[in-house]
Amino acid sequence: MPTIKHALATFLVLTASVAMLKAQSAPTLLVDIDHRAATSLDGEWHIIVDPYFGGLYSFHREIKKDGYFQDVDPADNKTRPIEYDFSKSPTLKIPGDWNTQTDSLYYYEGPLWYERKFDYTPKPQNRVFFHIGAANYRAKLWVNGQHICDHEGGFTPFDCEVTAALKPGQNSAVINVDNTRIEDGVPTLNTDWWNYGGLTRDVSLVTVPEHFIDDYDLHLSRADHKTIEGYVHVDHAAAGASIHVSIPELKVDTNATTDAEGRAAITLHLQGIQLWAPETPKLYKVNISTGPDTLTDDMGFRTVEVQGTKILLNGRPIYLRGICIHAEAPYRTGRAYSEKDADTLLGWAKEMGANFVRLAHYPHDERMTRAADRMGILVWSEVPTYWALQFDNPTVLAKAEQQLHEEQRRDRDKASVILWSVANETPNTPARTLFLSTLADKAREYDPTRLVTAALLVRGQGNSKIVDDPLGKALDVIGTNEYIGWYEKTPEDAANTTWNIAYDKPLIMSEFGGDAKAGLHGGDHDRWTEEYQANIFRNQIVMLNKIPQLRGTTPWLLMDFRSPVRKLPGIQDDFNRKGLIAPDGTKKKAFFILQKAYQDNSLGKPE
Ligand code: GCB
Repeated sequence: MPTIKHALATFLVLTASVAMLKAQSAPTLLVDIDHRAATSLDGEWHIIVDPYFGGLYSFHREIKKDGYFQDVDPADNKTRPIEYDFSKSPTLKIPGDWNTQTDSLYYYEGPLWYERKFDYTPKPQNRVFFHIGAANYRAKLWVNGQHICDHEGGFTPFDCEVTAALKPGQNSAVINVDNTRIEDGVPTLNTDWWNYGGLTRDVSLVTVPEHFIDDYDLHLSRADHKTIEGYVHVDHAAAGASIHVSIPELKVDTNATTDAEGRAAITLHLQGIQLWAPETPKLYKVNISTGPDTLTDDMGFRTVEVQGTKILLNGRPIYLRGICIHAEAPYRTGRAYSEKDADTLLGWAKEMGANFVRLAHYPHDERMTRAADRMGILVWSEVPTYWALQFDNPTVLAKAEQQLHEEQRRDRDKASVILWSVANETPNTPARTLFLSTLADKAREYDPTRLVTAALLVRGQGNSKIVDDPLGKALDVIGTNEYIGWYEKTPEDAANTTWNIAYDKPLIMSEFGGDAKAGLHGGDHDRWTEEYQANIFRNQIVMLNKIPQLRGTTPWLLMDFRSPVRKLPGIQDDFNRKGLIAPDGTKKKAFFILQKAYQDNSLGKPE
């Protein structure tokens, strides 16, 4: 028989859970955030490492009603002990992963609390959002003791409205970030990259008018290359709200009105336009306004489509001379987050002769896609639907869809992004195919102007490889990964391998390569040496040039990256060494082989 005390305790727990649930209403997602007025909250935050999650759960693992690590009235100290003090706790820098900021957190996976105070001056008729660029993997936000929102997914931004929670003067924010790997997560338990925890990207307060532009899509029409079409959406707009869009340099503008859903269709007829392309990465200032809300974006306009086995950029066939990149910071390692990181990584790709990058295996910092827009580098963008997710679990599908949606919303204004990748090396099962075909449909539904791809596994023994994964049906462009000369056979075997591709679609060889420790030298058959890696690349190029429908290559990969599964002492030391560049910037021999092939067009032809 439950006692009254027990019933009361249950009631309190339930009430607390309901309060938690209330706070969980989906965070919104502001677009063009880097052009909005924002107060940066980057810098030093106090932290508490909380491996048992004592700040959230009581001794019977019930959610604490009022005991989260947050501001409590010091008077409370008289009735119960308060066993934490943020002001006396150490600090960590935001943005930044925690693993590379302090030795004791090198392998840490679990919950960690961040806290800081900030000043705020209210502005009437405005709404304020707490913007988090990325929190790996789950996050909970409190402002002035009020639980505001939760978010899951470590590589996409989210914004939570804090207008009512803020007060004039000093405020406090507490964020719990938990990078515990979970089986029903996206990604799941096993990956070949470091599970960097923390607030790995910018954090800020963003102020917008009461009704603000919360989404838009403006793209060049594939039909005539002379019309920009799309829509603008205004949050909570009444039907008939007026929208103005202009591109002063092109001397075009238009007025439109929102429909009952807050959306206004936009059409701009152009007299002439410099199309965005790798050789001419022209960006135009685009102004969008409604009432007091004005946004300016820097946008390029181009088209991308598939014609048979060709990829057409602005109607012309293109070969994608690419390279894979992890969001690993050059020189210091850890999660990349800065303008300088983006410029270095993409600068190296350019130096290699690339016009294309595969940003593996999750959405990178927005600075990467902005820099790609400026530098004229085409982008394959990916969600972490990596390896063996729980493909038969609808909750996991919902999580993958959410991450894809957040990625698309953030980067739909970037001309550089041409491909949405829905997966990497997933097992061929009916549940997987259904899951990823659904994701591919979602990608097209939200953005029909780009192409959908995935990196597939390859079949075949001996010198014959077969690409017939049924997921290929759902894709516009087929990606395939292979490691001939590294995980199988010898580098020379590649040159004698033939390919049988079941789809009459463009193919991108989305991974190939092998490990080399920079500075380690030997013969062409001595593993881990630069010579061995170079030998792989030489032979791969011979093989690749014999695949008629090959339209792009993104070898694995630009720079070495940390991975806890890479254990060989003296060689790997927790790094995957398949980079063509070491983290200290040293270029390995294979870099120059690929550079030559890209610069003199001896790898790949557009048609
Ligand atoms: C792959 C994966 C990539 C790994 C790479 C490797 O096929 O897609 O994430 O890091 O192989 O080095 O084994």
